[in-house]
Amino acid sequence: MDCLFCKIAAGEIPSQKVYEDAQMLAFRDIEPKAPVHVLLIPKTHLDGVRALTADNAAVVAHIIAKIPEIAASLGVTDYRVVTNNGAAAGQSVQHLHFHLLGGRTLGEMG
Ligand code: DGP
Repeated sequence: MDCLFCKIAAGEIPSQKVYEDAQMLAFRDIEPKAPVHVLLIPKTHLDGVRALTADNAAVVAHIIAKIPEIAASLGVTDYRVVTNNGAAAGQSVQHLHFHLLGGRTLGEMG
C-alpha cells in the first residue's frame, strides 16, 4: 500500500521520532502549528477513525494511554489532541493519526 505514514512507521521515510514502541510511533509534524506538534500513529494501517471497530481499536487505547508520558517528555502539561477524519475535516493523510499540540495558548477550535 502506498501510504506515507506506513513508510514513516517502517523507517523508509525519515522522521523526527519522539517515541516509538511495537504498536505506535510519535514524530514531529513537518508543518508544525505549535511549538510542540507531534503526530501519534499506529504502526498498522488504519485509514482513520472511520475505520475503527471493536476488533481493531485496542491500538487507539494504547496510543491515548501513552500521551501523558509523551507530552511530559516534550515538556508540555497543557495540550490538545486532535484527529481529523475525512477531507472536509482536514484529513490529508489517510492513515490514522492524532495531532498532539502544545507549547502555546491554543484558541477555540473552528
Ligand atoms: P492531517 O491534515 O490531519 O491529515 O495531518 C497530516 C499532517 O501530516 C499534517 O499536519 C502535515 C503532516 N505531514 C505530511 N507529510 C509529512 C511528512 O512527510 N513528514 C512529517 N513529519 N509530517 C508530515
